[in-house]
Amino acid sequence: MSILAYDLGAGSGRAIIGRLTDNRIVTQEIHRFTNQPVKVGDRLHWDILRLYHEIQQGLIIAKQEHMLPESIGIDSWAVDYGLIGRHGELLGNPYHYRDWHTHGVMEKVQDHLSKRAIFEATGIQFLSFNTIYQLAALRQSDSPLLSEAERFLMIPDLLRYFMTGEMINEFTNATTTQLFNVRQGDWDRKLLSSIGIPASWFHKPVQPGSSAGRIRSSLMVDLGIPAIPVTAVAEHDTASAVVAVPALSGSFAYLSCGTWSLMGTEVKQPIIHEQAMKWNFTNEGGAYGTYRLLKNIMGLWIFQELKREAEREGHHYSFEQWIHHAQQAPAFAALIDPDDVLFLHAGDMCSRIRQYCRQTGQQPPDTYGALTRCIFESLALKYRYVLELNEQLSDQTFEGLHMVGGGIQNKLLCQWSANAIGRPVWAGPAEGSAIGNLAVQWIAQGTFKDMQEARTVIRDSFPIEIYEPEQVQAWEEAYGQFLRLITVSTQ
Ligand code: ADP
Ligand code: LRH
Repeated sequence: MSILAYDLGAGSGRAIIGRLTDNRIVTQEIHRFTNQPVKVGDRLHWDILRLYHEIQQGLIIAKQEHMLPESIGIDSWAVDYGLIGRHGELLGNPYHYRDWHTHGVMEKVQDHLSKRAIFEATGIQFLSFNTIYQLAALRQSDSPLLSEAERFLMIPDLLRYFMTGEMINEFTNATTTQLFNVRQGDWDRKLLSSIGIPASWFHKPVQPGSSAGRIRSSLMVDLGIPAIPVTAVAEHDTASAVVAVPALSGSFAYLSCGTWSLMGTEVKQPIIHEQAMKWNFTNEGGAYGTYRLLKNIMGLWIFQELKREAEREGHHYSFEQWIHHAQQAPAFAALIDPDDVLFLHAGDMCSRIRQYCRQTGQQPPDTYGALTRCIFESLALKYRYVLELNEQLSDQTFEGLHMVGGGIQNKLLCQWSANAIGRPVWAGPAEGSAIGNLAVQWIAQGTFKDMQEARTVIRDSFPIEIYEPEQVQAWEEAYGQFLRLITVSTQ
């Protein structure tokens, strides 16, 4: 019997069929599609109906290939949402978290709500695009949506609603809003009322593994398919990715490496104190009573944007060519702090990297190879920085780093990450989020006893590539250079 995972990242989405054969997971990607946001005027939106169309395409292909699943789950990126009106239609087009409508809003909210109060209630890091600030921006602009909306659904909730007709909020993704009270286990009414948003839009989130309805009858008729059950998995893609980390011990560090680099560890209780807040760590809700103590690192987004810009100029290179050019460029010629706010929004990464270098007294890189090398080296060094902060906060020492996600296909980045942290990197699986999504469905069905058993089977099913640290001295010196730089750039 097969099951189906839809995993939607900020860059692309895929439909992956999973089967179990001799206690090994066998996956088959039946559909892959780009996730291209659309800019209208100054506003950046997700193309949500196109994404739903691609979800339907996945089902059509599954039917044609005689692989109709017995269960379906959807996970996606966090923080974004849609509002539903009284007739059950989606109101407006969901904003992309990189849209500018939240510019300056976090600071305004903090004028009447202290950072400490927000962090103590939610345990969530301060990112300018968190849902709390997106909703506060709607209120500040007196959006007409506010008087029409009756329900709030996050992106996977929304796509699942399109499929089933049932509106259900899911826990892992709900925590990323910075509106979920981690101590009370429900939406924080005080935070909602302080930004002027009605609590009635929000229903108590269900835990990953909960059943969440069946394919609605209109879709059954349109596609000629049965009423397949749908499961609310760990619907935040990072939560799903961490389910799939093939770690056998309880204490491990992971890096979910895709558009973002999410680096952290799994904890049983959120770590909410002054130091965690000062270092802007987060405690996102995970599957089966776990939390992710982690930090967002800007990730391969900067490279994706550089590549997009080059393509717009007519320079089309394969990933292999980009990586080769980076390898040929001189080492440690220029470094950036990838998390500088300069790199958050879409656009001209080439000139922003050069601007950053000029502002920090470095010679700006002038070829695509040098720019790419600068991005990859800086990411690897930032991984070390965050790994060490995480060790201090969680009072653990990690022997190595598990890397999952599409970014592990970049072997150079994996090797440089091992060099930077001075410990081994264990890379795999690349489709971490989709596999974690499948695993939660199998646990819900009783096929796996728990997450530990799922991780053991994942470890036995997918190869892990090991990268041992090399050129440790040179990377140690570069780390000194990097530390001086991030001190300068945060001044
Ligand atoms: P997300 O789901 O967040 O959109 P993915 O996990 O799909 O991201 O990872 C996308 C990233 O993986 C891209 O930014 C790219 O840098 C990297 N990547 C994808 N394919 C390859 C490849 N063949 N070789 C090297 N890197 C790759
Ligand atoms: C990664 C991710 C991450 C969030 C970001 C918005 O896809 O879900 O965990 O912080 O998108």
